[in-house]
Amino acid sequence: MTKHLIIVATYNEKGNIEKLLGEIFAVVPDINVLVIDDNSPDKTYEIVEELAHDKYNDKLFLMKRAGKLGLGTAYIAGFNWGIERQYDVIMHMDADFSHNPRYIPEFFEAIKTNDLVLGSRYIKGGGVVNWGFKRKLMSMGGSLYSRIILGLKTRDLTGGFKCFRRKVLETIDVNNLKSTGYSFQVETTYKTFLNGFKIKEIPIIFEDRIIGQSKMSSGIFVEALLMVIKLKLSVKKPKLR
Ligand SMILES: Nc1nc2c(ncn2[C@@H]2O[C@H](COP(=O)(O)OP(=O)(O)OP(=O)(O)O)[C@@H](O)[C@H]2O)c(=O)[nH]1
Ligand SMILES: [Mg+2]
Repeated sequence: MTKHLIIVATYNEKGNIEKLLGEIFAVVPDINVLVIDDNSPDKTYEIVEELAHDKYNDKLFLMKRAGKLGLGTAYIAGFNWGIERQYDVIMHMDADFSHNPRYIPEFFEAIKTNDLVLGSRYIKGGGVVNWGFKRKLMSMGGSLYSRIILGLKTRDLTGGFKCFRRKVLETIDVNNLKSTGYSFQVETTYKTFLNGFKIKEIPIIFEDRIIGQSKMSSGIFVEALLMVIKLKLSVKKPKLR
């Protein structure tokens, strides 16, 4: 039987995490979830510890790290955790309901015949709800810019609702990624593409967070634009494959 893992990274998500886990296990009851919490000041991890003990025994796992180390490194830690335990399919999503759990079965269906499935806001049927003009422009512009520079066909390169076959993560050498910030998503998809894996986008409607603080800033965005050029110059296509 195919073993599925969903990684959810949290930092101050106490208002979202219990409901999110409830919705995930309601749509896909037979999977495992790993929550990676960076010692959230709001103690999100306490809620997860309790649920893992009382309600989702053997299905929910918590990795608690010492402090805020960033989303990219959280996913790398989660990928390694999933690879070690031989999950066949490993996906990640945000905890703030921007990524609606109702789409998860579609990811699991599509991953049967693909190597990476991406939730896409910028293909037919996809979209964004609750974003202002500036945020939309940054996200769409960032994807278009990355697509042109890197020569990818993928429309949504910055989204974090993604599902990998384990062999992709084993191949792209997740411990040696160059980006940790906003361009992390661009890099994992780019390396997947360079290794000749099959990528599929499925439409999602992305909803902006309602509970909790937004962390996006122009500084993060500019750093990401520069990083895409670095990726183009430094990440090389493997010779074999
Ligand atoms: N473990 C961990 N999780 C993080 C960290 N930063 C963000 N997250 C989580 O990563 C997911 C995405 O972060 P968000 O803050 O929603 O980022 P965003 O969607 O770009 O921005 P907003 O929703 O506008 O705040 C959420 O589940 C966060 O709780 C971090 O440093 N460590
Ligand atoms: Mg968010």
